[in-house]
Amino acid sequence: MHAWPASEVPALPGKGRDLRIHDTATDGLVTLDPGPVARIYVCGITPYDATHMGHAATYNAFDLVQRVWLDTKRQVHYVQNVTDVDDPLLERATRDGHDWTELAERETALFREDMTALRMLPPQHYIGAVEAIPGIVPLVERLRDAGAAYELEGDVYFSVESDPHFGEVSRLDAEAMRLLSAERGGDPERPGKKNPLDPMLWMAAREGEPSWDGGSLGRGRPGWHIECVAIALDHLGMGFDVQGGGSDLAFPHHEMGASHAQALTGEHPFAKAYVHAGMVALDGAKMSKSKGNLVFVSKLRRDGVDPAAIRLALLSHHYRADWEWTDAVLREAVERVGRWRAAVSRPDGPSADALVEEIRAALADDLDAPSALAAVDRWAVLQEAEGGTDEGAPGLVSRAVDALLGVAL
Ligand code: 5CA
Ligand code: ZN
Repeated sequence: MHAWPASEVPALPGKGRDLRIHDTATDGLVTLDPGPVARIYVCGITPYDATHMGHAATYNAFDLVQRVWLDTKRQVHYVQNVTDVDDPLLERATRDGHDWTELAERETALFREDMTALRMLPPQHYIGAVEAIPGIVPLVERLRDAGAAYELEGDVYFSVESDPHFGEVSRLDAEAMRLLSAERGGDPERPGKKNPLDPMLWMAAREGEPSWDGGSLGRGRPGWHIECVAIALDHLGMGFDVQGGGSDLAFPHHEMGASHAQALTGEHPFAKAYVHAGMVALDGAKMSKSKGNLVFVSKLRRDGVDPAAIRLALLSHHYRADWEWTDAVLREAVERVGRWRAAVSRPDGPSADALVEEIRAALADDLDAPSALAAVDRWAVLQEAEGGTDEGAPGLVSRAVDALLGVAL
């Protein structure tokens, strides 16, 4: 699949700091040391009801990871998937009487437009689940042949007991895992499974549903977790730097994915850090497709809201916090972008060298975007109150805000 066009990232004087970020697996901050090419996999959308503010907030967090790394003069190898075949997508297409491929294509196109408008840097590899199927089948066969997977009425399940590290990503107890598994696409109640938590790797063809040639597995379609594993291993390999997504992906998705990959390769870990963004709510409940309490990026854009303001609204919350989308959040962001634009539109101003370092320090410290915004606010207040004589300063602020925060002033 093609991704979306990259907005330019202005070069800044000096060099950024190494990123320290919260890792779910250790529940602590880790300083990443990615070498000259940093590797990151971010779980992509299931393409229906895209792009809501929850999606946008999560992709904003990982865009910041990329920008911090780019500022350390590294290259970034970024991979993202599109879950373009899965139960919820098929259910939605059936409910609305749409062709599922058309629904997926339309929503993926909308997502690309929203990402472009928000200046989110694109992945180098943007891969659909359907196009990954030829690579998924041999992985499932290998797991089965190694005794890490078993067949149940034609379906193939992964045995969680085959990975000694199972449970280390989310660190949840068995009961919590069971509840979340039932809530998030698993089938712990299905009779005949070796362990209720075992997730499906390959689902035998069902009447009226799309299916593909699965070689020795028979016709069917892939399970959710193995899709991301196949794409990540193909394009990044084991031990990549960051596996990213919203906190609702820690279990079962990232836990199972790590175990699939570890059982396949005998290596550990799948990713060096598992990074999770908080959940955005609306009207007191997590913004979710199933509840339908959604605010869409595209709707705001159609209503004439400046994408820079949408982005600032996202940045005004720490990525790990759960927060609520309200009109006030957007209103404050619109005001802020106005103040910042006025401040950088003057020919000179107070020196901004220290400000650039403050933004760098804030982002390198577990992506503390609110502190970065506060630092820019202080410079803008000084500019308004006293001005300054540094001719390069407003341009430098503009470039830093664009390069590090993805906001075009
Ligand atoms: N296709 C899978 C990942 S392989 C998936 O979870 N798709 S999704 O469309 O449901 O979500 C895409 C990303 O947005 C995921 O990282 C998910 O954790 C995140 N996300 C979904 N809802 C919210 C929300 N309300 N707040 C923050 N992030 C969210
Ligand atoms: Zn995923």
